[in-house]
Amino acid sequence: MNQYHTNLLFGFFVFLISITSFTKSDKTFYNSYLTKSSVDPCYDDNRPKKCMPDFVNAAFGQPIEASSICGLHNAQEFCDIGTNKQSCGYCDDKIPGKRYPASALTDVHNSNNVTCWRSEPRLKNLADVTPDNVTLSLSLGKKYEITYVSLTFCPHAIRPDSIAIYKSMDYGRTWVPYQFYSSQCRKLYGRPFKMTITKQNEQEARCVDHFRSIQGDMSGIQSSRIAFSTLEGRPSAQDFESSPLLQDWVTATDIKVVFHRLHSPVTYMTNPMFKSQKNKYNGEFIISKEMPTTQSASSVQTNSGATTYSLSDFAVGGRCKCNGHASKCIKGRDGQLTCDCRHNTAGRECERCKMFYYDRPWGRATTRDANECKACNCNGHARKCRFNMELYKLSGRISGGVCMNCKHETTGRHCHYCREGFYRDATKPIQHKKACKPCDCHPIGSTSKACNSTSGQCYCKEGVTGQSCNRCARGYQQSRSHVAPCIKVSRIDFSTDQDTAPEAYQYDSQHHDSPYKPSTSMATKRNECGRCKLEAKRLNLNKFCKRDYAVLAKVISKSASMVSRNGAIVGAKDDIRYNVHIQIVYKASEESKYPIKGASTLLVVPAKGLECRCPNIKLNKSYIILGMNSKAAPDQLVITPKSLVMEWREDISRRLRRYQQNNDCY
Ligand SMILES: [Ca+2]
Repeated sequence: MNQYHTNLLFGFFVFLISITSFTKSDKTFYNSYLTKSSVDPCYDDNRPKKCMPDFVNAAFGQPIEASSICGLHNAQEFCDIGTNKQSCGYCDDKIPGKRYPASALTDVHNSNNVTCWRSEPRLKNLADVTPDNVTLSLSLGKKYEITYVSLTFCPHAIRPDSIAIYKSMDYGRTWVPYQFYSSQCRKLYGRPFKMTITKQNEQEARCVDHFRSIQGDMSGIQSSRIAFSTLEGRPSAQDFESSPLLQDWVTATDIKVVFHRLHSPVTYMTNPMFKSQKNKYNGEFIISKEMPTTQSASSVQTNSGATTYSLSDFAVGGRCKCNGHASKCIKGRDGQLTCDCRHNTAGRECERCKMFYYDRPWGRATTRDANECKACNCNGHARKCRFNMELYKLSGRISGGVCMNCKHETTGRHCHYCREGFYRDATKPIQHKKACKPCDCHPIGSTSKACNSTSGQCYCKEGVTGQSCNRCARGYQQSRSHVAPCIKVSRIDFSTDQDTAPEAYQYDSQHHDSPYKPSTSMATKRNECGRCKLEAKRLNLNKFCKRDYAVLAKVISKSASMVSRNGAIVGAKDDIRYNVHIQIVYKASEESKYPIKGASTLLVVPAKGLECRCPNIKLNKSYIILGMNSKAAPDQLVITPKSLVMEWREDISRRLRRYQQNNDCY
């Protein structure tokens, strides 16, 4: 292999390596990108799981309200006790470097460049026993679950002797004690020193003497910090998830720290632990004074030996409270911090189920059960539901949702039944908008509006049949009675046609009311009327073929005339005549070609049928009339027992046109 080839081969390897490494890094990048964008800490492969926002210092950057700030209005002198000397200085809010604002409590805590808040110097006698009331209030702006509250003191500052920490769960309306620190627990706070917490008093604040708890290390006093751990020493802390009491205990929206007493140098000297130090420095504090320069010295209050409360950091360790249903808190539209709720929960703390997810009760997520909220099962027919504990228990704690305002004619807990007057269409799934069909029960033939929920069969009165109870059963004939629309006994029979098939009765909502009033003799007679066979007849091709004509005629008015156009007098004197207008001719007589479309003529209804209103002719209505031509009055429509009279209906008209077009009468 020559040099050229070697170089070429080497180059190829380099190329190969670079390709491999590129592909690999690209893949890694892609994978990490994918992981970051798709992983939701609240779900494990779509399975909900407990999730929590990150543990943070909730106080960081938050404004703190201090009841007292050194040098806020004018320059003030203060003194600290150093490890071995008293050092004094002054504060003045107007001069950079001499400011001690409350914002220094929650800024970035850098131990190399400590920023401090200071209270106004105490002007009282050091031996004064009246407690101070210097307060720091921190508002977190939302419920947090607090793990600790820590206070870091300024280097060389005197530590407070008595401190009370309070918390609020309702944005500062009410406060409860969280923890006390004092050398005189009982005297100042009415509590025993280091009270034991049992399961019975887990929401009790304890009082601790922090001086006694730092064993013998005096050098630590000046720079050390106090940290109150909310769950320390509380028995149920081991099983925090199932202790609503402690979950409540760690919850806070606001923290307030009240300083009641400074640990005065006098106390130092009388403190047995301090004696060694006092001897070491011969009981004297070495005083070094730092005074303001002349230009700003005019207003300085000189209180030699005046001491202040001074803290460099106020931290609150905890998590944004989301009850295990969110992995982060975000700024809402109103600018307020709120949980980014998962598991179908809602509310600032995910403390309830979101709308329509009420099938099981809300619960805090635990490691074992995420307690996600489940949607009500309403088969797509309702948008609202509520939770019912009784039903939930009855179901074996599986489902307790009750749908509200079921639509699409459904009803029931899950909108899974059809409401009264409707029945289930078996060809469609229950989720279908038309899963329920109207019963359409005949108002007279049926006993109620309801029908069989699966078959749609209406509940018929005696002698009535048909799915919608619209026909008389075999052996029954129609009466005009509401109570018994079909009766066994045969009464008036107009027709010579023997039509034994069950027949539809024709009265509708418009004309089944008035004729049945029992008070008049006419009405009494009508009650005895049988069905109007003229109207009741069913149209078929045979009848169509056997009749001379089939027309649609509009009734214009009653006519006084008995005389037809050709001068003939037909019918009895009591017969009623109507002026009608022929609108459609479906069939006309082969011989006379009568009737003619567009013609006006007389319709003669025999008096015999009138008391039973057979047929029931109304003005301005159109009727389909099939009948035989009268030799006596060839240009009139004379109703005979062979006639068929039906109020116009689209389907009948359509059928007649079909008969007309097919021309298959032979
Ligand atoms: Ca600071």
